[in-house]
Amino acid sequence: MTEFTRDTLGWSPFYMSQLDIAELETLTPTRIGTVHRDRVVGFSEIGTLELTLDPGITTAAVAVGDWVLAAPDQHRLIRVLDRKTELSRGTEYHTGDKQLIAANLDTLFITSSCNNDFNPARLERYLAMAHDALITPVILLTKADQCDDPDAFVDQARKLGRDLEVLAIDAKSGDVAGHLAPWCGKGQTVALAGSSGVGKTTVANALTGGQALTQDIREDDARGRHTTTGRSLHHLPTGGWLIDTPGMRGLGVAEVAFGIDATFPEISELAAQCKFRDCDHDSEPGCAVQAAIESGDIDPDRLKRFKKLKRENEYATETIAQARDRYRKLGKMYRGAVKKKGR
Ligand SMILES: Nc1nc2c(ncn2[C@@H]2O[C@H](COP(=O)(O)OP(=O)(O)O)[C@@H](O)[C@H]2O)c(=O)[nH]1
Ligand SMILES: [Mg+2]
Repeated sequence: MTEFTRDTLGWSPFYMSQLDIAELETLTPTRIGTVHRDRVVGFSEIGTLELTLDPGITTAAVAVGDWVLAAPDQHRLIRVLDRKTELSRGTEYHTGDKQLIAANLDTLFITSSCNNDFNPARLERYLAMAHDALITPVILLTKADQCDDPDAFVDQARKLGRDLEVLAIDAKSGDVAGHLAPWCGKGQTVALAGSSGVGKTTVANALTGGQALTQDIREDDARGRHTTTGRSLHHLPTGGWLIDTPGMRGLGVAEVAFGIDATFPEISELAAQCKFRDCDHDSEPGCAVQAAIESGDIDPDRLKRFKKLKRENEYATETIAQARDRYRKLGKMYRGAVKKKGR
């Protein structure tokens, strides 16, 4: 079995600072590799640990990539440490619950191909999600080998952000691990996102050196509940960690206002200079954004997509807030009824 140290597992002062002396002496920091319905499996300095959960923790609250404290002799997960970053897939609009996908990612490879799959609006969605979570996005354009002019796609992708990393690769026979090495070094954690067929599995296999990865399987049972996720953490020969996230394709945006602004910095920064604080950047007087469109400093298509994404996010965020409010009130009513009965 491979021996890991905390460093090779991605441990850092951020996690260390969350432990008190007693915990430091008795508990074992463990990085979660897979999450099952009733237990989790993780990697630690003392080997692979299979852990059951303490009361009050459900497996829905643990994500692949999490750092937890384990009592190894009892095979128990005691506490989930605060996450550096977390990626969740939309939110259940009717309950306000978030579904965790992965924890403590450093980099998200947003994958698309140098062909008809290339879609700026979709890429911006993923960018908003990554930026909101403070995860570094890298745009990975596959199938460069099947394209006459991959640079044209690279140029288009670069326009979707400021200082955005964009790479065009041949995922099938190119040096994938070599190109992605800057993000896959010791203790660094990465994941791939993108539509079906763009080459995520091909890239993942190239990174892991052909280690068998999970198939795209259904993640929810018929009632939308969280069962075994099929997600897992793989150690890379370059020292990094890949979180395999089958099923992370379609996604709605919700509660990512910060991420949207970060995805469209040229627009969000100017918006602060508009005459009206609630400017829609349509035909309001004193609109700094429209002025920049006139002068050619802002791409009108980017503004259209910015507005559309913002609208979608606002609607979803509002719906979720209402759902949470409803559930809170229902919970209060229910607790009140139980109290009365108990009297
Ligand atoms: N020529 C070429 N084929 C690729 C490349 N990336 C992926 N493919 C092929 O595209 C198909 C879909 O790839 P896959 O990794 O399964 O995509 P996924 O659905 O995103 O996991 C497979 O037949 C791959 O061999 C690439 O960069 N170049
Ligand atoms: Mg796949």
